[in-house]
Amino acid sequence: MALLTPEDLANMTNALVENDRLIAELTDYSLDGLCRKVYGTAPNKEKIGIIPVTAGGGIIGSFSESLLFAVQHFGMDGFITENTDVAGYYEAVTKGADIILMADDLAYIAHNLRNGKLAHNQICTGRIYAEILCNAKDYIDGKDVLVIGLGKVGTPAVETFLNKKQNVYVFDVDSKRIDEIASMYPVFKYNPEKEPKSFFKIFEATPCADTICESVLKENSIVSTPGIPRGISDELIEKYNVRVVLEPLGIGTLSMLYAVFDSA
Ligand code: NAI
Ligand code: PYL
Ligand code: MG
Repeated sequence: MALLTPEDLANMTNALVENDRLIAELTDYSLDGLCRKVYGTAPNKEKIGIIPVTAGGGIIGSFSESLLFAVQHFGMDGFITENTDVAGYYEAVTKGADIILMADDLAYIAHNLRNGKLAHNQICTGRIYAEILCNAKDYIDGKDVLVIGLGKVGTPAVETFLNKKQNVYVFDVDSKRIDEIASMYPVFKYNPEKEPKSFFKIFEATPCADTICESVLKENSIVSTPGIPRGISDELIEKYNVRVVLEPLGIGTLSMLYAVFDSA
């Protein structure tokens, strides 16, 4: 999995505030409100324990602190354990954590110790970034959506769009992956050479820049993209007045927490 860097997280606090405002402008829901709608759950004063993990590439500077900021930004009670790994897990449980957040290089999870619910960051990120497009009020009638990047984040997004009856066009540099997805889901293979098409709604989840070319854009397109680095250039954003929803960690984290909260 592509790992975040401290540089990716440097502007996370501003990005979370800006994206929360943009999501409200696009959907009439705050991010918090959209998560309630999507999952049918609500927080109930849960204590959230954040455990730094040294496995694999090790601690990522400000990763745990970024999670704590997101938890507190949404009015929840959280703490970072002083210990890491197993000792940190023990500390979190003995300090009364109801929900555990922790990540190694392969998985970032939320686990609710009270109801047993478990959430995975890549699944919850794909789902919530797709739901932002599905709930965009300007284009609620427009069913076409382009998904670029059919990996562990993009695939849950495809599933979310299909559940919401969208016309899903898919693209990936790995043509075998396109064929796999097309064999599993009722999607359209997007081929810019054969049949160029532009979209109001574009979802991108790749680890590459400049994956969104001019030919797929319309005036005022919305790009909902967890992919890091950003897949669309400043120049195209400006030229087409593109609204871009992109934030490195907080949006996906809130989605994970609502996935493990109790039903509202
Ligand atoms: P993945 O490796 O499972 O999937 C990436 C997919 O993109 C692959 O199928 C690959 O073939 C495709 N791809 C690569 N370059 C491409 C290009 N130039 N054009 C089209 N397709 C291309 O990765 P995963 O786990 O799905 O993550 C995707 C991105 O999302 C990564 O950059 C990751 O860091 C980021 N991410 C961001 C989060 C957030 O909260 N903002 C949360 C989780 C992941
Ligand atoms: C969850 C992020 C989103 C994109 N890539 C994922 C990533 O960077 N995963 C690695 C997280 C490692 C955290 C480290 C720590 O500081 O506890 N083990
Ligand atoms: Mg995010």
